[in-house]
Amino acid sequence: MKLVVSLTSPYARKIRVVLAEKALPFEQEVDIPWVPETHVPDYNPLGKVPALVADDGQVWFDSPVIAEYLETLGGPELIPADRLAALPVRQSEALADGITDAAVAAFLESRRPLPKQDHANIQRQLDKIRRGLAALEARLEQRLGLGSETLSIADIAAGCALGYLDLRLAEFNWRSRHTALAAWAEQLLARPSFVSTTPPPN
Ligand SMILES: N[C@@H](CCC(=O)N[C@@H](CS)C(=O)NCC(=O)O)C(=O)O
Repeated sequence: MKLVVSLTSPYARKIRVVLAEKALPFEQEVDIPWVPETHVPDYNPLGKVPALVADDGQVWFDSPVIAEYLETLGGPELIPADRLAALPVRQSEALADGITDAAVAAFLESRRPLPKQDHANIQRQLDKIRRGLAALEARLEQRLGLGSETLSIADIAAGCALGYLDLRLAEFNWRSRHTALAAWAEQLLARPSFVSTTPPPN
């Protein structure tokens, strides 16, 4: 099994954490999707990481789909097998992934030359993050798909979203406004699966 990643991608980190938690062996191929010589489109027509090449040659992309596939390979259950029970977990995962989407969009906009930056768009994305974090914290307090004794895909997606905010939008200082989320994340991000996938500071 081969996973195509960039080391700073929060979505790729999500799958690397899943593989570590399930102790599934895999080969990691680092390929930056932004450079002209990238081979990522050979795996995913959308040109995005992560992409997973399974042992049977089938290629899977989009982190929720890859996570669903990995669930079929065993290890600790991260997504409830029962469809109805899985829904709150999937909803919290989608919320966390959506926070990541907004953080990526805000970061990319902020990297454009200053005169070309769309400040209204940055604010729009930051508003999504603000509302998303408030909803995530509420769901954590209600144990709605995340924060229970056993790790779920939503916990992992949330950890990757929060880790990405630390990496790219540190000045946003989410911890100061979400102390319950911050206390929970401290333990989550200390898990070996998260420590071993900490993005390089670039
Ligand atoms: N929904 C996708 C998002 C993947 C994604 O956007 N990956 C980024 C890296 S953080 C990427 O490869 N971007 C390259 C591009 O948009 O061209 C998932 O969950 O896997």
